[in-house]
Amino acid sequence: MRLKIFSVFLLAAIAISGHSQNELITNIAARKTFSLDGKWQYIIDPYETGFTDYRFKERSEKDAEAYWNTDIPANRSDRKEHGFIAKYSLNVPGDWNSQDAKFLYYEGTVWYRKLFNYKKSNASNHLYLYFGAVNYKADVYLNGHKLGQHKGGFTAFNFEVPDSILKEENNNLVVKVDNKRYADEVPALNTDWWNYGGITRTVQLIELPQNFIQDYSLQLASSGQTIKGWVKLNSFTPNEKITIEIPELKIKKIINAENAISNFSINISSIQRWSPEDPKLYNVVISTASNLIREKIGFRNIEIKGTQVMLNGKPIFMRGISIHAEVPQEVRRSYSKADAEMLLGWAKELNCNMVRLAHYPHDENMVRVADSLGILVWSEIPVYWTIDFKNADVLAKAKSQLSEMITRDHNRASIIIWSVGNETPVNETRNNFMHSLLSTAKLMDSSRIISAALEVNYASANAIKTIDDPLGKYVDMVSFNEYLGWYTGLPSDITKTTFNTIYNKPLFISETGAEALSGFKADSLTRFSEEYQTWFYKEQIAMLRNMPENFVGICPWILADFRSPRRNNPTYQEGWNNKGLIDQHGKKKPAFFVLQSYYAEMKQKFETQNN
Ligand code: GCB
Repeated sequence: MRLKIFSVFLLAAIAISGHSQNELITNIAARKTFSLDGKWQYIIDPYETGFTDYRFKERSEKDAEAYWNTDIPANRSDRKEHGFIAKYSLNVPGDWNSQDAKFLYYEGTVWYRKLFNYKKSNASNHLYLYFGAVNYKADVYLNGHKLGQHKGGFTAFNFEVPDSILKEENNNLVVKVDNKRYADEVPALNTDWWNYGGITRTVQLIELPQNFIQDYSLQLASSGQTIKGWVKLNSFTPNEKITIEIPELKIKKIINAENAISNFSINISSIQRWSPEDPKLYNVVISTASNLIREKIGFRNIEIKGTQVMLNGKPIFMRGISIHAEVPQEVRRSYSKADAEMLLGWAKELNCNMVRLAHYPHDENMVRVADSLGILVWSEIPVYWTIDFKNADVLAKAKSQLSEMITRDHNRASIIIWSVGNETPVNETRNNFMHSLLSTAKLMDSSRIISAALEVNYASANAIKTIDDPLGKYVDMVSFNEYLGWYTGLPSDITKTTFNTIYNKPLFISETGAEALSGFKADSLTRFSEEYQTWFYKEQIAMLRNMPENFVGICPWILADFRSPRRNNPTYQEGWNNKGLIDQHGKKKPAFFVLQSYYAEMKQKFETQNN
């Protein structure tokens, strides 16, 4: 794999064509921010009354009955049929479903309102309104003016706040959040997870100088002797000086801005490379005369050589686990650093060196904590099951989520795999759609592995089941989900087979798993018992020992039990998918320890082999 300069131009083009928001500002933790997190007042509006009139026509911006306009009557004979009050408040960040029983199954529109005061420290500064994520559609209004709309429930976006709209006091920020599912959105109607709605991640104001650093990239070239990168400024001033410093390596490189994007290359004599065993992060400082950004970056090489995945020049075996962005004990979406530490802490206890963040980009804390704990990451967009593959607008929506995912996280050493989807059905329309996403991902970032979770062709009568999905041609690593012993046959059938692919590429099992209701004890043939799940894992592990040479790892399904409206067994599920190795209360099931000991063995085997 060749290291290629990240194509910011392409990202910009996608962002502009897809949405009205401004290009994403990265590393917001290093910026001057003002938090809008906390209590927001809300109105539940299933009929979209705040948005449309009684003829169901969209209200005009000035319409006094529009919910983005003031809820305060001008005088006592003024009629107001909407109002925001403290009694109806929700926490942001946070999904609405977990905050009040009336929201549990709600899918529709909720209006959020936050009042705030803000005075810019310098009149010429830019001010942006940043959302970590809103599921699914956000229409954002400030003081009665629409700032823009964003679609996509798991990616960050920002709008510039014009001076003409901002006031020093009592700004009325209203966000219409709609989490209804549609056939032409991404994901579409059908998922195996809870459709948590709301402003699920942080909201911040970001104040930036007139000329600021928009984004940057630093990566270790495959030679290991050079750090290559680029810096993107929001506006280009010829010969503006940009300084890149890595104090611990005694690096201080000054370049002249060449364009909106300026490339650089720094020779290094030695560097401690980031790895799961030693997740070294270096302090990096990027500055111009008006802006300074601090960042922590790990430097590592990831590449595919033949049928092996090589990290820092050595083959790795990925001891993974799949994770949903959910805290099971509190039945809510995860969003905080503490949530990330808990989920990834469990993965560490399982002896994992890798996680699959399913099935959508998780919040930024997850990937930053993964960087600091030394956990390799598979990051994915929610192109899941049955998408409207023939629809060009849907492809554009998927691409904008892909671009937003890569833009936010392209400096994370932990992320080694970008996935463009999960279990999509093989046919020509879908093949073209997915191929287009893979090419886009490659064009944006050719330094990482590009993949997608594919399915097994069980049609052949052979003992070896093949992965022959035509997409195999375009991915760097062939990944597949298999549920032999759960959706097909019994655990006793597992060792009668192994899996391979017609492609001469690394082979990865992106899912396998079986359900167990925690505490339900029975004989191992009884579905949903802990014994069945344990037996399933034992047989899977026995089968893995016969996998071909190109088998590079596995991330079973799933770390913890999670909510799903598809799971309606009244005794063993009750709205939960119980394939977790950890239960709804955070308790480890017996199968956890089976996988934990297999991983300990694999860890030792690879450490011995690599030393
Ligand atoms: C799958 C899906 C995953 C489901 C899982 C299951 O193949 O990728 O989203 O939750 O199976 O439990 O059936």
